[in-house]
Amino acid sequence: MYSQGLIGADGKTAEDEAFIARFQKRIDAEEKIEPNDPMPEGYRKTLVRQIGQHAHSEIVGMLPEGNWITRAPTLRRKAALLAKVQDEGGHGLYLYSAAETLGVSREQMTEELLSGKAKYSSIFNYPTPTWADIGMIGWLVDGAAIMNQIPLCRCSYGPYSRAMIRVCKEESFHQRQGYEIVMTLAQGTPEQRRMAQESLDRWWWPSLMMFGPHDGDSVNSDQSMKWKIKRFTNDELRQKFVDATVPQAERIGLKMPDPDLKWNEEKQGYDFGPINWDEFWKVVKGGGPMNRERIAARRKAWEDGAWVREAALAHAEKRKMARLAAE
Ligand code: FAQ
Repeated sequence: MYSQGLIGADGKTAEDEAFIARFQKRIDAEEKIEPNDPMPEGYRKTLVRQIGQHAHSEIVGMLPEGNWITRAPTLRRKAALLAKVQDEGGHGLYLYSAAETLGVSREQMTEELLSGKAKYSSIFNYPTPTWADIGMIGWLVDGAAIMNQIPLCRCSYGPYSRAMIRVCKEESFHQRQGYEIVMTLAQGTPEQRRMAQESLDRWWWPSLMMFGPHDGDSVNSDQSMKWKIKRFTNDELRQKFVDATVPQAERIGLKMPDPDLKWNEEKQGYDFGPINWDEFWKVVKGGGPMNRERIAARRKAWEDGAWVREAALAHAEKRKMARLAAE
């Protein structure tokens, strides 16, 4: 893990006005902040919170799709899904590493996830009962993730922004494989079309919730925008996603489950119906359909993997000793 000279967090340096102004000047000049640079404690904490939540989302996000690896309908689909789920694991690792540069350990982050203190994306608390759900996750969930993450490639914190560049390249491949699954079903038998539409009906609204609460309820947005961690607000990104996705549904003959959805010539975007924020907060607070299962699966994986972590540490220690003895 990197160590870094934190202003404020080191307990020695005051975060006085001059320091805050100097930091903001760097941000405004689009300079990247790197792990050893002085930074306000609030900036560090915001990044640890967001990157940690993002990492947990990637790892928990492997579970709904992992559920279908053994049941994918063809060898081609199985190979693609296996590779996709593996990519999500890789994204989690880049992100945990990026968070570690801010002085937090992977153990700490995992404990916070398992204790319920750290959040992960609401979307992964929904079940995947049909194969169409795997297409929907790629098309909608990866589609929403890309919309949110492309601006994060320009995030002010260097390690996070660089991790995002690679993640976005892979996510865009995921989005296309998902859309291709849905397109195939939409052009298939009446049962397959029904399966695709039924799945879209279930995933559309939770996908819109992925962008977070309305701007008026987004407690972190203002400061995160000022620090150029976020480049767009939750509502701005949600609108972009709706505008990009509705024509994709139309092209394959599926209908969005929203009677209020209509093109608004004046704003050159779609108006859409109200989001069920009660459902969103219920899921975020642990009351979604799959919250318990997801955390139980992560806890089991963490406990079952303890011996691997111990063995890796013992091996590293042994190599270090051998190196020291040879010197
Ligand atoms: N779920 O003040 P804001 C993926 C919380 S990766 C749960 O607006 P902020 C890849 C939020 O943490 C998907 N909680 O917060 C994949 C805050 O609580 P806190 C994950 C949510 O941070 C695809 C409170 O509500 N992506 O899908 C959610 O400024 C397929 C107030 O909200 C990222 O994490 C939610 N949906 O904006 C994997 C991207 N929304 O922490 C497998 C990075 C909000 O104060 C398969 N993160 N909350 O206690 C972000 O861009 C931001 O953190 C937002 C939220 C936009 C998610």
